[in-house]
Amino acid sequence: MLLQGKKALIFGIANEKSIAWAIAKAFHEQGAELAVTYAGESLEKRVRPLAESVNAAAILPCNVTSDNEITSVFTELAKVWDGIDIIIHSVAFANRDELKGTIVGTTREGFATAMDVSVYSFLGIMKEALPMMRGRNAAALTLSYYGAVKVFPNYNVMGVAKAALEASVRYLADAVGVDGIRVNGISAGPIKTLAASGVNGFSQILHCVEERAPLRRTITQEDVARSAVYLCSGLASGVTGEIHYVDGGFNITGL
Ligand code: 0WE
Repeated sequence: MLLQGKKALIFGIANEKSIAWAIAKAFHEQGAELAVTYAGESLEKRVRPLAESVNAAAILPCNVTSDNEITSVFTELAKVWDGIDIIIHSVAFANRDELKGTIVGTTREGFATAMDVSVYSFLGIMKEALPMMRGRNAAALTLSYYGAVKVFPNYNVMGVAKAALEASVRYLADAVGVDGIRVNGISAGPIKTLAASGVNGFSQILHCVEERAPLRRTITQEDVARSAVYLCSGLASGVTGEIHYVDGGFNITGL
């Protein structure tokens, strides 16, 4: 098993379709011990049964826009774990109105929300996690999208946020490499999760990928999870600061 005895803290499970949930299951299969957070009371009833089914050592509330809630996660976790080997950050949010029209319609508040939830949260989590991650060859992983690099209709401020998130991966990797911690991102192809629900034209995006991606199919949560196992395991011991595409090859295509 690739993650035997490793302690993994996972942010971003909303329901059984979440990429973070596929990662939790794959990590559990590989022998990892898990702790998970949920983003608010309304999600607890969905997340708790999932977390219990993989024997999670802790199920903690964490609204990532609150410094206090981020801090609490680690003070609570320190009561049951002596350290953390893996952090998964699979969290993003923009107000629905920001994901229609063009970037020209972005509001100051909508920009701040998207950047706070989708970018700062990774920095804030890593800052608090650091004392428990040092000196154990730990790894952190976040989730991105090709909209960070190329323009996709309606993705708008999320594209700007993902670009900042990918830069944050590089700056974090440089900052914590001295502590033996690796930081990477997976840029996942489009998947129908809660975060994609109600996105205008999402089916067309999926069809486009099926036609044009080298693998001629969309990717699954399990495709992402298997790559996450690799990146967070000793198999990737020399890999940090990378954005690894799990998109069926879509990003290499031209016309
Ligand atoms: O990063 C994402 C999801 C981002 C997202 C989606 C929503 C929809 C519901 C962030 N916040 C919200 N807020 C909501 O209220 N993806 C890669 C999936 C996604 O989202 C899109 C996409 C794709 C692909 C939005 C517009 C265009 C394409």
